[in-house]
Amino acid sequence: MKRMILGSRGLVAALSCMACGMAGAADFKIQSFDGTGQLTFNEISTATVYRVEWAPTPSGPWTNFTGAAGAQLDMIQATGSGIVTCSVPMCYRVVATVTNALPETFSDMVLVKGGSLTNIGNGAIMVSSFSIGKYEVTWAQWQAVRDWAATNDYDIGSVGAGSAANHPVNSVSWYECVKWCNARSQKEGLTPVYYTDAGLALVYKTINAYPFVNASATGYRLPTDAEWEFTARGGTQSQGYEYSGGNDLNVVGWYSDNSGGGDKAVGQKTANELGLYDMSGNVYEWCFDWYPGQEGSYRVGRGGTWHYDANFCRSAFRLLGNPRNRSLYIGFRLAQTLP
Ligand SMILES: [Ca+2]
Repeated sequence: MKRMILGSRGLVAALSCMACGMAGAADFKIQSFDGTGQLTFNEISTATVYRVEWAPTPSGPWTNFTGAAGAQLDMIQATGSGIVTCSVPMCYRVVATVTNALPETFSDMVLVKGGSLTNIGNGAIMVSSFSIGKYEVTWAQWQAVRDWAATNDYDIGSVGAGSAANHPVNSVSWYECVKWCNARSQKEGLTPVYYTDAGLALVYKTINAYPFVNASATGYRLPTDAEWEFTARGGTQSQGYEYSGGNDLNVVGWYSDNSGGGDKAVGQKTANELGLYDMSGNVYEWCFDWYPGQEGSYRVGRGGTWHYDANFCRSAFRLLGNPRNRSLYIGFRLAQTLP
């Protein structure tokens, strides 16, 4: 025979009596429950074993404290003194599992105020104001847009690779990056920048083509060579550093001497004067322009890579990039023309 009796002050814990007996609820009370988790109840003569149970509400459901964590709250032996005191759990914690992944949004665009830089290695640079990605496009961002693109007539459905969600995408050709920019624009309801016809009617979605540019569109695009270098050098906030954000590459970028042989999560080194990360190192970044003197053949890549030495990470350096090539060392960051 089993009879359940509840403590009459069971605001937090309820007591059950597993012994046979005639004691009524009025005889069985929680005497105290203090701020340190000490719970005291009176013994009743006909019970020798007690158990503390827990419930999220006064009406239940009731849970036993069994197993290693709460074994001391089960099979509580009577003391014979008339009072039993025990410690009950009253601490809670929340454990979050984080992936360190950046959100799949592009709120991380930085406004770059236009202006000019002179007395730099490549001559003068002048740009209008525009927006540019604070980080390299990540593998997670690439995949999110790529999946959308695959069901919207783009041919980049299986393109690209990444070491982890928040690492830069790699193994993407110049053409594929341009198409991805268009896909992202369309996915977000923005006017695409790149087209396959001079009339700007056919959005560039497939094959390797030399796209026509809608210069006033506010969709995503690759930065121009000038925009990239202007930004890398800190724009109007430029401090004249050799690398983007400093003269000590170990502080601002991942390259062959400090990368350990692989790309890194974006945004871990010190940002440059404009708050942008990884413009020196991690992965090269495709720019829109033809490489000077190689028009029709090669596009520009910028910023060096985790795989090569510091020389390639200088803000002045240009990579001669075959736009068809996919490489572990090249990704990109987004730019946007202002409305
Ligand atoms: Ca980079």
